[in-house]
Amino acid sequence: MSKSNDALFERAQQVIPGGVSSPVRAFRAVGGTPRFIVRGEGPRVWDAEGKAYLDYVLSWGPLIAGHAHPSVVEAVSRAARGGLSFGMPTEAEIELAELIRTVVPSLERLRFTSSGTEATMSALRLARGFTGRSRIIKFEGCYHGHADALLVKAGSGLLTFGNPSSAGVPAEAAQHTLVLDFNNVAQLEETFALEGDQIGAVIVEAVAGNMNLVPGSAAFLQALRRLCSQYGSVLIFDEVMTGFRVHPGGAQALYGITPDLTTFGKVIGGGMPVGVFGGRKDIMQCVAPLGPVYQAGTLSGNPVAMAAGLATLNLTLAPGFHEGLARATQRLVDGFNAIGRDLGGRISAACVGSMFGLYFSPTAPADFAQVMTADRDGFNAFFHRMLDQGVHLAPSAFEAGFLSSTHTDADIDATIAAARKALEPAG
Ligand code: HOZ
Repeated sequence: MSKSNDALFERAQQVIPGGVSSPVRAFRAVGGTPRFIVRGEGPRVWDAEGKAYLDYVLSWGPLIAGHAHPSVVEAVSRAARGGLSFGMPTEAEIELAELIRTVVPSLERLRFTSSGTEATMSALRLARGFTGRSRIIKFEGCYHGHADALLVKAGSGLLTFGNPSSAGVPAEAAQHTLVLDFNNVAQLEETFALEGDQIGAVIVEAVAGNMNLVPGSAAFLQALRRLCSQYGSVLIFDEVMTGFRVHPGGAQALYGITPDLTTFGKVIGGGMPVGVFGGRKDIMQCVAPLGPVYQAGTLSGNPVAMAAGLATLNLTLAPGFHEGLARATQRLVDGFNAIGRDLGGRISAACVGSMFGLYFSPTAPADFAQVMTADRDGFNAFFHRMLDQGVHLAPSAFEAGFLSSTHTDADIDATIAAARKALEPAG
């Protein structure tokens, strides 16, 4: 007998804070009951009540080949039969590292972690260890996981709940974090002119995906590279969302800007818990055991996760894979924009590769202030009308959406039709 989402949510709240293992999933921003998922296949997930949804969350990005792709499942099963974890090196780590470096050559050396949070936390420690400088720059609305120094004016769940800095972070832990405006070149230049020689690292989502989707402008990204080089600061691209998505070689390949360090997350593991930080060899050689910057993890390079990552990344290397995804995403965005035009600018949409933003504002935002003008109540009502029609978007007006290679044109057209129905006045 199927269980209801309501009953599961009630039971979950008796044992897990908010009933969820990560806050945005609790539907607090949009209201109502989260769907408890029992399985996924291709572009769809099914909830505990047996209802199917076209999924545009895709585990927050990594399922670029859709849910339970047969070759990924096969690779994972084979690896699992050989042992779940060793805490000792395996050849699969070398294979995946080599493959990543082939696709993203700026990762001259790289190390696996178990999550994107660990990757960004480690990259920052490394940048500080390498430069001997404590101060870092991040940008308002960008989210880099939940390490203390980065939970300042952050996006994603913090923005969703309107509390962009977390309690429990001692002032001392964040005192070296400078928060600047995303896409503001003049402010960046002024800051570097004043204290560039104290800045150890600048971390950025080149395409911000945690305040909805906001691409960095060419001028902004070029200024980041120029100033970091000029002042000897380490430029870190957080490609947890953009990696292998906005372009096969990530945002750095799309924009032609080479960061010093890069972080990747779950996409590297095809949805399994994995992260990576890597980059310039001279910087990476400061990591233990070669250098003095400590970083470790028993589950890092986990053999099952490596197998999933290898299988997934190999799928993305098929000719035309990214072009097909980008074309499909553009079809979805064009459909949303047509609705927006018909409804006097009620919504708009944009995409970069297979990441998209759906905005409850007449035009796509270019910075954090514009993001905040979104009609949140409008989004929340829309979210539920889409859910009722079997389309699962991220439960927040401030998260980007994702497509997989298994979303067909028919799926996309059905999504656009559902959106029109959800937005048009009943008549
Ligand atoms: N903060 C994540 C997306 N930006 C969501 C994590 C999750 O709930 O899985």
